[in-house]
Amino acid sequence: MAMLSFERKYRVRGGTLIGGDLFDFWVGPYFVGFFGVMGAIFMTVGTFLIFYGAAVATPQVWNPWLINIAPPDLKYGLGMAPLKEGGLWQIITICAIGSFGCWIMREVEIARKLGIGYHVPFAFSIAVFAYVTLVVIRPVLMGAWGHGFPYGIFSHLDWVSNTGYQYLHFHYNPAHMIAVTLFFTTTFALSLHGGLVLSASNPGGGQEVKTPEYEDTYFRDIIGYSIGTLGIHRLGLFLALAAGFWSAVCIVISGPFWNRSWADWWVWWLMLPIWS
Ligand code: UQ2
Repeated sequence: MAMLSFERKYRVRGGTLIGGDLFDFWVGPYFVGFFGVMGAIFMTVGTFLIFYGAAVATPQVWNPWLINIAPPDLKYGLGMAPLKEGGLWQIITICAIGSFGCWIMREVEIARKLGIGYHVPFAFSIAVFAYVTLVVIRPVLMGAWGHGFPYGIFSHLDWVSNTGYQYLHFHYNPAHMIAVTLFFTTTFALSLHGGLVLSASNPGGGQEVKTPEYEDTYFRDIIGYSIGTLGIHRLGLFLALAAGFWSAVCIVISGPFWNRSWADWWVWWLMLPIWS
């Protein structure tokens, strides 16, 4: 079905969760909906507050690399802080979570309209979960919003570096090891998949595009196994979501569960009775 006639067939009312028909329309190619309206409001307010924070900083910061909206000092604990002392960070965090949440729900409404599964909003939820772990779950477990990361290009990199060194050697964090392994495996699986699909669809000068049987056969010939055309996408989704999930785990256990060197965590291995 050509795209134009497909859109006429499926751009129909219904599937919304809130607002009924009120926001059930498109602006150009974009579906709006209640969550589109709310999300746009959260995004506009949050973005404005970042620029406002840059404008009221002393000195003002307009270099995009250096803009920094810092969380409150640890002394404010889990309370509200004055605007210029982390209060902006707190409101911007609310706007960010609000707009990410609306984006998830807008994806849900679009999936409902089309009658497809909720895999895309589920996947995006894992990314949002990783962010919420950094700026809400871990700070709450540690008793201060000041444990959240600052909003700025370089400042958040400094935070990651400093937080890593607080645990002496973050690469010894077992959950970090699992997350890194999953990130690399994700790129490996996607490069295999991208390479395989392009090889079958570009057989070279004047030849016919090859079918999925050729793709299966290619991998059966090399490693005796093909995961299949649907399977590779299940594997890719699993690997990517597991990478994001274990990233959240590796940071949430740093502080609330373990506050020394991550290298020292492995002492349990040296203490195993099998060595004596
Ligand atoms: C495959 C298949 C595809 C693919 C790929 C494979 C026809 C178009 C890439 C091969 C993938 C395998 C064997 C899994 C590798 C395992 C890990 C953990 C990376 O068989 O079916 O469909 O794109």
